[in-house]
Amino acid sequence: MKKRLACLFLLLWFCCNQAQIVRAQFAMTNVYGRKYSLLNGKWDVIIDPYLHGHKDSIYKDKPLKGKFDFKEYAFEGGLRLNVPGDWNSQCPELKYYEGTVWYAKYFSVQRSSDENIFLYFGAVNYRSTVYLNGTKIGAHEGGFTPFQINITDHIVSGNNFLVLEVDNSRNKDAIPALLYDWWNYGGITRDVMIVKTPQVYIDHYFIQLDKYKPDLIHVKVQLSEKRVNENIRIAIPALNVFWQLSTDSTGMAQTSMKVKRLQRWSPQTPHLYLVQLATRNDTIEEEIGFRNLYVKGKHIYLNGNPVFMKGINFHEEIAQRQGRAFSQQDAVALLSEAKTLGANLIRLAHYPQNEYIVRLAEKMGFMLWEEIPLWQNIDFNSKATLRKALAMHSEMVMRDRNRCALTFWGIANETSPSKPRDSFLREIINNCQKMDTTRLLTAAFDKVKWNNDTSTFELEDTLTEYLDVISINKYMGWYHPWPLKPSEISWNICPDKPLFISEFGGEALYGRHGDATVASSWSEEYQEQLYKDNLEMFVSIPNLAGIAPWILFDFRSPYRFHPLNQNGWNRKGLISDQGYRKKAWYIINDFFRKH
Ligand code: GCB
Repeated sequence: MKKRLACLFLLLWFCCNQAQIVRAQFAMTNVYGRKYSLLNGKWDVIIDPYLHGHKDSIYKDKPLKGKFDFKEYAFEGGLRLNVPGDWNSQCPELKYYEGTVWYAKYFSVQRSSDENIFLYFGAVNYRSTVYLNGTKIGAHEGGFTPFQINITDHIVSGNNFLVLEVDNSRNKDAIPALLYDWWNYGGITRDVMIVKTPQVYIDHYFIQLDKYKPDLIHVKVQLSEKRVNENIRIAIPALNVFWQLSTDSTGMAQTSMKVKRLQRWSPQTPHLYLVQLATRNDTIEEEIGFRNLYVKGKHIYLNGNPVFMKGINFHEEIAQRQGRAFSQQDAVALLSEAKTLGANLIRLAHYPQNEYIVRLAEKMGFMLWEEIPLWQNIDFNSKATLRKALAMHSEMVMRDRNRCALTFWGIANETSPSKPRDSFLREIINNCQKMDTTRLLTAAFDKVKWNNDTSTFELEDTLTEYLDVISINKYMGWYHPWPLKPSEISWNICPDKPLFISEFGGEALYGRHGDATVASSWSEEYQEQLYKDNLEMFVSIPNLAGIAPWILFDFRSPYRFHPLNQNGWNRKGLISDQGYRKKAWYIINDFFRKH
């Protein structure tokens, strides 16, 4: 009997605690278009490699009790870090740190009875648990996508004590998993905001041009509550468009409407329209572009014309600062280099990058490829990993599906065919198709085989039938020696679909000169020749739809050890860590100018 009572008590205690936990939610559409204030700036932090913070309940702002009480962990008087910002680049002790850091900040907020108040995080790498005024209010996993927590019922008047436990340790079932070729920057790496909305607000909307029709706009709006017959007004003043919709019993309204004299978005004319949405209590507006995008045969069509993808890859990193990019200025720095190179598409490697980059890229006329970090070594047998991948993928699509620049949803990078992989990635594809049919689906494959009898590169992968465009990462001249002269090599990979070379390249140290035929010279001449050879080979691929060199800038990676040539940097950049152009840059610039 006693045992039973104890069990019951435990169960009750567990349920009460669970009831207090508000799950982190998908972020609402267009958070930057809401009423918000930033919680950026200096935050107090505690580095906690032994995870002692829980024992001390450091998320509770507890005063000392009497003369014999004391604290061994405290925020006041300790280290302070900038938010947004990775911790590695802000303090030498944290350069290689992988583990837990606690962040704390006091804030106050005016509340009125008819408002919702949310805490919004642009990204926290990798796991985060959020405590407000001593109570755990939410948790999130995934380092590159946003989440929000409704804190309306948790805030107090006066000072609120916000604590985040952030953990960037690598795990087998995480995404990315244990090993990857970029720096594991930990911390609160993007904006933190307090966002206010009316009680019933416009939670999500999706407004895009039809895949094929140049004058048909599809609109879907979802309220935060299941309110039926609510009136939703949509206006695009420059097109003289004023629509009225009404919600169904799920609080959703949708329609497809014709428009006249629409100027479509393209890299040459990246035109955006101001779109306004309003309900009885809520209004929101944002600039949205419209374009048609589809695949026919082996070509990609943008606004009805075949388009050649002059792509470039980059990480969300400012090499000179040796840290994560997080601001508008950083976006300008990265994107203006891509523009000067002559690119019209950016593959945001290998994770969703911040909204400053995505929004500015659209304004500057870049098409975009976005993916979640399903990068090699993923545990495709794990149900938990699949759940995480689906959540991350949804968070990415929900954040960016109104960006017409978004051309590709990348499904995965360099995976090997197997039953578990196939069913895992099929779920991601299905999820994607449920949320958005206006993008092209692709995945970067690297298991390309050389057929000696036919002098041909081939690929066998059952996943290709579910994708619109087949992308290949191929490092000829770097990891793979040339089997024949570049001009003697043919490609026979999904000949009826567009083929995109999503990565190729090799390493060179800026300013190092040497033998153009010897990889280990790490010379600009070797990299330059490698680029010439690869381009010579690619142009004869019958279904070539574009290329994207790996990579625009040298980037930091603990995967790259050579003390003289690399020293913690992957040197495949066309531009060095100090911002200087290597010889190969000019080869690509020239190629892009001619295509
Ligand atoms: C790849 C990966 C990329 C690496 C690159 C390299 O195939 O997709 O993340 O950084 O190769 O430099 O080896």
